[in-house]
Amino acid sequence: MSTPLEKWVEKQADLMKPKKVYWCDGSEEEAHRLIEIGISQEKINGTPIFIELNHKNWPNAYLHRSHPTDVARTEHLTYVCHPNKEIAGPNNNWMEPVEAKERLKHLSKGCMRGRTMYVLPYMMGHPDSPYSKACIQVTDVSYVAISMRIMTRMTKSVIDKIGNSEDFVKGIHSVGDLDPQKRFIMHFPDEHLVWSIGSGYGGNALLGKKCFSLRIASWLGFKEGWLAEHMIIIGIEDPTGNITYVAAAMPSACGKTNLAMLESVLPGYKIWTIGDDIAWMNIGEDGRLYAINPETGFFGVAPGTSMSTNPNIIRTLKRDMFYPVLFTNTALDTSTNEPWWEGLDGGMPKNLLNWQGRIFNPLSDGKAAHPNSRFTVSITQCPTLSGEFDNPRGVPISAIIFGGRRAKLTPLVFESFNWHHGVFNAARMGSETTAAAIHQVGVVRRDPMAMLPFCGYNMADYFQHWLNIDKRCSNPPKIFFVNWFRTDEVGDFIWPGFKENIRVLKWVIERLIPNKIGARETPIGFIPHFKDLELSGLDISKENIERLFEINPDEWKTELLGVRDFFKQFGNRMPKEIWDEFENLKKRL
Ligand code: OXD
Ligand code: MN
Repeated sequence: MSTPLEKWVEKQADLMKPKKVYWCDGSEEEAHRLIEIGISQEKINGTPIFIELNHKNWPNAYLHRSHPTDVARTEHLTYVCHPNKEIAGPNNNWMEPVEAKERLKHLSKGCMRGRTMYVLPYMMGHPDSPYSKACIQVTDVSYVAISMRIMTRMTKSVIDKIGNSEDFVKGIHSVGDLDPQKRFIMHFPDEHLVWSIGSGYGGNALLGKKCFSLRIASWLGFKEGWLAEHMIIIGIEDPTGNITYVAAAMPSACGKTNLAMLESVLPGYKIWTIGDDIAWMNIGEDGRLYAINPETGFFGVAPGTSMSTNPNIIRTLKRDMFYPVLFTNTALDTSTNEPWWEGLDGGMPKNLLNWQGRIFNPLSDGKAAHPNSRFTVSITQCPTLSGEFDNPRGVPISAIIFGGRRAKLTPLVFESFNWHHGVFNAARMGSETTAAAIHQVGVVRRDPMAMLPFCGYNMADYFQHWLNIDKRCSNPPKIFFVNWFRTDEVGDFIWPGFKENIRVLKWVIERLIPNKIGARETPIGFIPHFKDLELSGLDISKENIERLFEINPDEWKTELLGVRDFFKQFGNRMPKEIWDEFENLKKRL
């Protein structure tokens, strides 16, 4: 008798007609085999899936080039198919679930012909954690199978864990013919199902990541009383050896990975890494929020990454522990067979192929690496990995930090007055857009809690869920906001960022200690007294420090006009407490 899992896999194979079905066991031996297949047999559009890189300088590293039209998440083709549109909210594309499935079935008929269907059994979260989820994804690309092995706990024991149960998270993925007109990433939250066709890229294809661990998990969190968030999780060790755990949310490509493994410039401070993208947070018996990272790898943006901006990720990438490391859409130095991207140490090599494999001419060709080119690497290689990473209960979170990319308006750091005020501020967050998703880059868009592309239900209900947390959480984290991206009058960043951000984290953790340091009250929240900020050794003028903390009421009034329009689209579903905070801020300005 076959199990519900086997029947489900059979049903997908009947529809998509792969030439064979292969169940992955997640072993290293298997990873070697799949890489070999990806180098010598499997192709997308005539291009091999993997190119072996220089293993002396980049151990176990391979390059993957995606289809030129398939280089980032495609939010306009991403749908959340609740039974009705209201539940999905104006923040999601919606399609009626029966219609959505009909479309997907039509597009999927025979789509794996001539290809292998890989069946991937994996856990999101540690198997011993009460919060972890057993998942299965089918895919027709070895790149996705290998990436999922890096990003999740993939083992065949998940199949035993699922056993005869129908209760497993389902992901169906095929690159189809990569036609953007036939590309869909569809979520069926009540069925714990994601169905994605037409893209092999990142969040569109690694279905355990954004699709399940954020869009569907956020919906589960709403129904079950927990939070699935677009957040890093770190421990901040101070010179006394005390470690404070903090979660931080920032929109895509705003420096989360750098912050997650920051190398401190302040003696005695050290960051311990637990996660760089996703946090699942549950309320513990002691009334605190506990966070786990459901993933096991980093899928980070390559351009701008170097020994000076993030030495710990370069060390992670070169560590030689876990097989393999992937680079996607970076350039290739043909003299040394090494990956290359803008911002990497050592200047631009002479002989480069661009991310599409064409000879690169720096005078006429723009960027050699795609701006959203990525690395995929196991977190186990990270030299700052926290000893708490595998703790099934997670770590107690004392502060939540929200950040955005704003040239003006928001100060380097401020603290909210209380939980509701913090939730309001997170709900009105805006950030200048980046290349992580396909849209115009550099315009301000509202991105509440950095979750706009990832909240799997109506955001007004999500805000209410956040507001309710402190009713059930007797000891909720304090809420802070940061902005590393403020510019001066000629448009240069004022704050050096990266390693220097520890100075801001130091202030944050000191504010958590009762009566340790005071703060200045402003209309938008508490900002530091300059004497409490450790700024020694920094080359920033006093005038620019003041500019970093300037709160311009006119700019804020203009901001509130945009915030009002954003909130209004949620109609009377929008919580009253959020509007109350909006009015309070208007009065204070
Ligand atoms: C990511 C993203 O890939 O947020 O993490 O886009
Ligand atoms: Mn992300």
